[in-house]
Amino acid sequence: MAMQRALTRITYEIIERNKGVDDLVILGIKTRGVYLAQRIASRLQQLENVTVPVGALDVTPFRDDIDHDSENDDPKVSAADIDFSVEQKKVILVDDVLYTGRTIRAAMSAIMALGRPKSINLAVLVDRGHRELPIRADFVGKNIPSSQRERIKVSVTEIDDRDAVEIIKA
Ligand code: 3GP
Ligand code: 5GP
Ligand code: MG
Repeated sequence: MAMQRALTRITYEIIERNKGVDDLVILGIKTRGVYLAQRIASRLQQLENVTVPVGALDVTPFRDDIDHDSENDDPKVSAADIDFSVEQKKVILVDDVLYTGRTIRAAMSAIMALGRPKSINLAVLVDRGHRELPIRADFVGKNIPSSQRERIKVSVTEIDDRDAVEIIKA
């Protein structure tokens, strides 16, 4: 399955980039980023036999019915469910879709408020372009050039009963 393969490749890239898995922690951005983060962690368990802590960041103002025209308000991200320290850790931030980059900027602020990580790297399943900030992903499942009016629908088995990435035409 394509999503599984992409996550496996990303996991290998994370191991290679970090020359192992020492000091890694994974933070997923709710909702679907958290499930992707958990899957990467379970692959790290299988491949390297280590348990990497997984936490969740909450992006409150986002809704499924979000209006693209009103999206320029910066998202607020809170460090919701993180029961470990990020101090001097190599943080892998995980989200399903990277778009303007504002969510990631907010997520980085939320992480910095918790402590001083050694590094932050970004993994996304889909990069749909249209960045508004100087932010890029270190690990990308798939680049899907999109028009601003399109949506990328990401489904994950854990909550959507299937794995899928679909382009929804405006
Ligand atoms: P997610 O929480 O699993 O990431 O942001 C809430 C949901 O809205 C997201 O699910 C995402 O799937 C969906 N969504 C679809 N298109 C957009 C979009 O253009 N902007 C935002 N912010 N969310 C979108
Ligand atoms: P950004 O802040 O980079 O503009 O948007 C990233 C966040 O918005 C991601 O967490 C993602 O959930 C959501 N998002 C933006 N565009 C899309 C999209 O086309 N599809 C999905 N599924 N989520 C999107
Ligand atoms: Mg998301």
